[in-house]
Amino acid sequence: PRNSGTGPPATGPPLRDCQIPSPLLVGPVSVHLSSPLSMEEIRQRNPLVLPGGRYRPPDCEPRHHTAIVVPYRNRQTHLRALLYHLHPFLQRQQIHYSIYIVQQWGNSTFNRAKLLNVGVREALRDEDWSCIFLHDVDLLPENDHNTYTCHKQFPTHLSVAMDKFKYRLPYPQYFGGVSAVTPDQYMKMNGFPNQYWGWGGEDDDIAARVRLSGMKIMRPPVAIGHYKMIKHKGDRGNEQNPRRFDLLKRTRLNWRSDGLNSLTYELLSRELEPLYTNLTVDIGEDP
Ligand code: UD2
Ligand code: MN
Repeated sequence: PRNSGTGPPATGPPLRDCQIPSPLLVGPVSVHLSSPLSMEEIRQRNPLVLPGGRYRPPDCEPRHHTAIVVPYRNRQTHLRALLYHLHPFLQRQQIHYSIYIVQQWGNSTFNRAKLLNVGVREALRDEDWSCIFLHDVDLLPENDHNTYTCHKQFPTHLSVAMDKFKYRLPYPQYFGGVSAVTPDQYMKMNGFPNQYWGWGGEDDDIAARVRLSGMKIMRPPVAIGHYKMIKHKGDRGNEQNPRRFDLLKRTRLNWRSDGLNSLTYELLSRELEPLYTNLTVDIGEDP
């Protein structure tokens, strides 16, 4: 069928399925670390991107429907670099996608994993995404063979080789940076923890949930999963979480009761910006 349950109704003759791999891929790409371009200039370079940061390939029927969810607060320069880089990257992969920036409202301590939970829930209100990417704002993929699609059975960890870690996996259970789940996988692991306020630990908790719910982590080859992380200092409001080691000891006890099924928040606004959907959310604060 022309539209597999997502997107606008078909008009005109049916399109042929997009080829796999996409003929537009170029392999390794050089990455501009800090984009000098304004949002308006980036928009002009991506004329086929629709309001809300949506895109679908114009001349073939995409086989993949991916939502990119970015936990966010106060990283304008990084956001511009990400959008500048990611839109053309995803378009070369010929996938149907949308970019969601989940912005934590207020000055309470940052909570990356809870923002990711909000992003997944809100993205799935829009469309029947077949794949959801969880993406740090400061990570830029360096090879477009690293496709932004999901494995059918198991969650994927994409950022396996970062400049920051000398292009190697820092430790076997590492799940930080960029990862991906299908809605089914996400539900199976009861989403992500809501209790990690501040920097650190939440990615290891997510990796533990994958294992505890009977799944394992898939990864692309190291030669392909290359990323640059834009250099930065720690943010105010995201200081190291001193409770992370204690929390991590309890993942096994807590994962079924803390997560998707205990998520509460207030969505303050949802704006269709030219290059992304902006969700501003009140997620409360560390009790
Ligand atoms: C590492 C992980 C990251 C996460 C974090 C611990 C890598 C590449 N990434 O990142 O996935 O597990 O450790 O929490 O190893 N953010 C904002 N505004 C803020 C604070 C954070 O937008 O004020 C977002 C932003 O998308 C950022 C992400 O949270 O990329 C992770 O925070 P970070 O970049 O400060 O932490 P980092 O680089 O140590
Ligand atoms: Mn970072």
